[in-house]
Amino acid sequence: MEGRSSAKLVAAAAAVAVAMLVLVPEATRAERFIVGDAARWTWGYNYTDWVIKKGPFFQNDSLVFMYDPPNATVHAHSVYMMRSAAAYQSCNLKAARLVANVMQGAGQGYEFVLKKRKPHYFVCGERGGIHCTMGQMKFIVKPKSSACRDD
Ligand SMILES: [Cu+2]
Repeated sequence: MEGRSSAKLVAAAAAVAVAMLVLVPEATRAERFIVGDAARWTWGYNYTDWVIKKGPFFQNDSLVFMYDPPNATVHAHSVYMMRSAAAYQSCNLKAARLVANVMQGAGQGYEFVLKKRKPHYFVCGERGGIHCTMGQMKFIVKPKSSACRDD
């Protein structure tokens, strides 16, 4: 009984090791970006410039949004995804999808994996779109195929 279960354990461990060998090369190629770097996700930082500086982005890269939960001294922030370029341009949040609420940027931040090769229109949804318009809290990322990564 004992021998059989430990043989099973060895087989399971071997299977895991093989799976890791297969998965790790792909996983290590993906990059993780703190949105805004030291500025994090905040009012008045130019995220469009940040995207130009950091890009190109590839499929399976991830964006980490870091911002403090609302308190007496800091503004609340959030992350929304616009469904169209027009909504993005005008900061019209009516049909936007909530990605991370005002609490989810705390601690290690909120991680968004860029799974799809489509334009992602990120904005802050606070103050009825004023953080998006006046605060410049908006940017577009269109990940390239991970096959195009030339590192
Ligand atoms: Cu904001």
